[in-house]
Amino acid sequence: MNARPDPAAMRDLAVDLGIRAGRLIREGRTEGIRDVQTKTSDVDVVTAMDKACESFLIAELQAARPGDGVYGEEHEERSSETGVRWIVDPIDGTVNYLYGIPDYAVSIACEIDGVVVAGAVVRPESDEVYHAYVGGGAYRDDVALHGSTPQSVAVSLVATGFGYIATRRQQQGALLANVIGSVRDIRRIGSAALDICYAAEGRIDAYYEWGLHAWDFAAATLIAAEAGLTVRSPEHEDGLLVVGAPAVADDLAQLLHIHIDPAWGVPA
Ligand code: LIP
Repeated sequence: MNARPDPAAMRDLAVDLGIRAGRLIREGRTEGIRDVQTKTSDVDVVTAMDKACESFLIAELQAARPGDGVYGEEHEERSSETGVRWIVDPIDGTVNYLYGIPDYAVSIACEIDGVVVAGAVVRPESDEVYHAYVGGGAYRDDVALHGSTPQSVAVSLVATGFGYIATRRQQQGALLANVIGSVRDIRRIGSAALDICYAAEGRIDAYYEWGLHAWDFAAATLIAAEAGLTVRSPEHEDGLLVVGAPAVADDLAQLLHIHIDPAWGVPA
């Protein structure tokens, strides 16, 4: 029976691979965006670099941790023989990456027996490394993160995002129209992993989105929780995720649920 891995060591591995993957995607962008394909719609893009970076992460994880599972955005899931599963997004913010907008990230989370215990989110354009392991606190590089302290939802800067299917974007726009008058302002940064890490460091006060996958948020939500934020994870991958300062997260979630039309089929 293998000994239970040390979460701090798993964080270190995630950081090391995230930095190396970040360098790969930043330095290889010109070639990496030559071949662009689509997935669920004409605007749901996947670049050659998305796939190449995930292949790199899979190979490095299998070399470092034989038998671990890997669940990534661009390849079939690899089942775990060790109870450890890595949840990876090789480029979160793929559209930003394709357009040359610097807000994209590599996200790597380590899950043991179904619980995320460590993670790293790397922003290659600034070499900023967000990281955490359970009980160890949250950091951007060596700076401890503690989030913001807004007085209420009404004065909170809130980030969100939109999906790749037009009907869902229209529903998400309708929801936004109903809440935008109840918050300070909205930011649409284009990477869930960075949205959540920005909340962890207080650059925004809260974030919500529905329709994400675990690879978008698994590492960042651990970082946010370790920074002391409230994380209301969806019970289903397609559900509503809300992350924010403890003073406003529940009020924001309540405001959102009031305005979510049941016909939209948003799971709890
Ligand atoms: C993206 C998310 C973003 C969301 C986009 C997309 P991708 O992930 O990070 O928050 O609004 O629709 O899902 O596709 O760049 O990995």
